[in-house]
Amino acid sequence: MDLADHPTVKAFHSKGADAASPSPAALDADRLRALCRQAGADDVGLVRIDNPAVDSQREDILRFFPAARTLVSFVCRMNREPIRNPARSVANLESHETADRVHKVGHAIVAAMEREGVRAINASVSFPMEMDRIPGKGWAISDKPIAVAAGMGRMGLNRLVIHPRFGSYVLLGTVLVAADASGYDQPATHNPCLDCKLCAKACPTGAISADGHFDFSACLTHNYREFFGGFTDWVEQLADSKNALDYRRRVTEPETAAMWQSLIRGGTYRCVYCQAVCPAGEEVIGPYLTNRRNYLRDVLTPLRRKQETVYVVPGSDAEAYVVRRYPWKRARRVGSGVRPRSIRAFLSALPLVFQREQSAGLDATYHFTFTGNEECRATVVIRDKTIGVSEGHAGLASIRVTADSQWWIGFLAKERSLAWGLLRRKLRFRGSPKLLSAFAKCFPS
Ligand code: B12
Repeated sequence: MDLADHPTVKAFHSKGADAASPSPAALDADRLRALCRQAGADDVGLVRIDNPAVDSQREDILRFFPAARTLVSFVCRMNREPIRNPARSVANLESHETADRVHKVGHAIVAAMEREGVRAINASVSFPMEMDRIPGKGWAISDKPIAVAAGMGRMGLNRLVIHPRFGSYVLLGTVLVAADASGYDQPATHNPCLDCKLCAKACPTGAISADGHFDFSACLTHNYREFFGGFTDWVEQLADSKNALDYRRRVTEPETAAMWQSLIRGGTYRCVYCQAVCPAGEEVIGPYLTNRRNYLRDVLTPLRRKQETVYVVPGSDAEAYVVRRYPWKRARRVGSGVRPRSIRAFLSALPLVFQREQSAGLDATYHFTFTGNEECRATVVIRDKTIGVSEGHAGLASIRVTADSQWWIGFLAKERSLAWGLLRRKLRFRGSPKLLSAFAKCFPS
């Protein structure tokens, strides 16, 4: 049968040419915003794909959905009291419920677009991710920069987008639409963050610092203990156990139960304290302004006082922080489970896993030369508790390190021994070996 005679094709043509239009006319912006609110969004903003505010995101977005023209950023408000409750089951229920709502709203917006003949996709709040890219950037779209460009709020000290009305108690959604809109939104003019630093005071790992530094590895290791990194570490504990008794020595029964719970009910966040204590936002700020002392007593103190296990990488800043600041919490040493599988991934992960307190007193320039499979040169400068990573060799080297790229990746993953590498000349260096151990101390895993 000729395709033109097929009943489906005939029905399609009978609806008129519009349905087949490859580039729909600009969508009415007000109608689009109203549609998003009807779908359940508590606030919504529109960003054009060529807006300079999303320069850092554009390449990734277009690789993911080349037809994207308009980025629809929306927020779903969270209930505050459950997020503030020290019981993880209560806070997690709220996180999961709101995340589910974001997914439903995104799904409904995409469905509405499809009914209008406009291509669109929604991405997940966090999971599912592109796991083949882990430990690299597994998420398809970074919601925060888009939300900021769309006027949904500004980034606070807690590194969350703080909505002018709902404060930090929002989860973000993004829908990519393959059509222009008749109008777009502007970033918020003021930052709702009060700089009260309660998020830094509440953070059990020291990941959030009052000076704005964020220790990504500290937050990930604890908060995501039952997500991909911690799960990998748990699986390896299981694999290494000689028998059930040995497993029980390594992993407590509550930890096994928690892993089971995360597997059946979705990953359990160990902490959302930076969100829980944030007093910013018009709807939120009242109790903090009325009686600050009571606010601290009711919101901050229960989380700080909570006796709980905090997961830390041995030798990390977080470990020292928990021992020093929270003697009533238990610092539990675990592997991060995060392993770069290429030199490029190793270099881009360095700033994220850098432990600034462990680098105190170090002032050195490392010239790396990787040979073999992934030839590459890089310079790492560690000075004044900061790190800089650049391609090529720059400045005067304090130490020169040459390594076979495959061997180096295996060494980082604890699959190859240092002694063997030195013996087989897979690793060579010119400079003081003390600088090598100082380097290793800055990146515990
Ligand atoms: C990766 C991630 C994390 C990581 C890194 C945190 C971070 N600050 O980015 C971890 C696991 C630690 C984490 C924890 C939490 N997250 Co989170 N997370 C994300 C995710 C998937 C991407 C974040 C991102 O792109 N940031 C972009 C830049 C602009 O953020 P940034 O803070 O400036 O920079 C950091 C990251 O870029 C990171 N980074 C840079 N390069 C790379 C590369 C790799 C491989 C990785 C892993 C990270 C990474 O390091 C930077 C800081 O050191 C988003 C969902 C999404 N698809 O966008 C949710 C998201 C940011 N998380 C969210 C929340 C709520 C949380 C938690 C409260 C726990 C929870 N319930 O999920 C904590 C809060 C921690 C905090 N204060 O930041 C919400 C925030 C909502 C809001 N109001 O802003 C988001 C937007 C999810 C959502 N759709 O609502 N998260």
